[in-house]
Amino acid sequence: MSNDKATLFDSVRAGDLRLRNRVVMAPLTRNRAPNAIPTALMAQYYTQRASAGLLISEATAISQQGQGYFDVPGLYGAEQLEGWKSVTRDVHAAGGTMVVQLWHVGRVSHTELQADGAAPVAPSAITAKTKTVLMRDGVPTFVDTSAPRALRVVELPGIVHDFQAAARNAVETAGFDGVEIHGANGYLLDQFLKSGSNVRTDEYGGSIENRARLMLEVVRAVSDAVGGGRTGIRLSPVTPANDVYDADPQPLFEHVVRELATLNLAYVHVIVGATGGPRVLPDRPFDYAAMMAAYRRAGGKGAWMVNNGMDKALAERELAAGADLFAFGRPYIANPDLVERLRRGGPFNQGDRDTYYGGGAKGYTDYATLPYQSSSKTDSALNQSALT
Ligand code: 8OZ
Repeated sequence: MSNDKATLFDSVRAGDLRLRNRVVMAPLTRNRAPNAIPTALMAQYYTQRASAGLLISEATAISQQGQGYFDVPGLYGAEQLEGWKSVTRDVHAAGGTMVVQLWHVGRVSHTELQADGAAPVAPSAITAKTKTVLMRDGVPTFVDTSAPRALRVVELPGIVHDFQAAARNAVETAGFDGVEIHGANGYLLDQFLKSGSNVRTDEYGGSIENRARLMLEVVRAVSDAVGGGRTGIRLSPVTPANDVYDADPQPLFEHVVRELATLNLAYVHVIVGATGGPRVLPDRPFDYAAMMAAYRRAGGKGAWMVNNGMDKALAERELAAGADLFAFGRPYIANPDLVERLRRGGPFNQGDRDTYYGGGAKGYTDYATLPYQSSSKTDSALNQSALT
């Protein structure tokens, strides 16, 4: 697919979603939802960023079992859905488009967050060498994840059902324009995909087809509920995040995207390299162009979204190479009007790491926007909305 004449600031379609530009706010965990309920402050934060072509919510648990961190939001309780409804109402009033990221952490959890102090669940009983964050005496504190238990085959339809129910509630009740399935960063679906975390010997382990089975069942169930054109998925072929590893990721991910190509999704969202880190990992080589080509060759018509270390020059190179959407993570923490700043070529605020996770308005809704100044005759309406 050639995007020769396109710019980052043109409107574009992603399945059933009509986006006003190609700049996407990546999902960002901010830990400001006590009892998993979205707040008015969260509505303000997302609405400040509504000039993005697409807002992807922070990762949001589909069930209590899918919870792994303090104060992250959910989609499985009535009050959680009511909280999100206020967020989407305000984002829509500002002209934005927003999907929610559907999250099951699998083994990246702690007994304290599970019902009755149960063990977290995983494809196999292999503890992740990673930390989660719990609140201790009012202070966010890193703790080792708990030893997981292997899910039984008979439990897997329940997990597929939880994803599907969360997707339906997200669109029908909470007012989201669609959903993104979190298939990345070492959480449950990625744990199933990868050989380092999945040593099952049943039809959900072993071959590539078997390891991809749960993810594809989830994507089909979610698409059936809300429409493929409102469904996206995030993948991270080689990230070491949360201690995941696959011995041979290229054929694994080409299989996954060939299967996804048949489902008429809104988009496929790919994290290049290590999440939040280097885009090239010498010990984990991967050919992303071949992955995109496999998707297109198999008939995949969804938008191709790329993420990690994004800036304007990189997005323009990726656009020229055939990608459609560009997800900016950390830049969106500190630059609510990122679209306008990209348009003008800066300047950019720097984020304050100490307020990334947890807390209140400080480092969340208090980053400055640029003084209003129309940069062209045709886009003043968009600029205006970037600054409200
Ligand atoms: C940072 C902190 C906690 C969770 C991810 C959902 O990496 C996350 C996450 C990121 O996808």
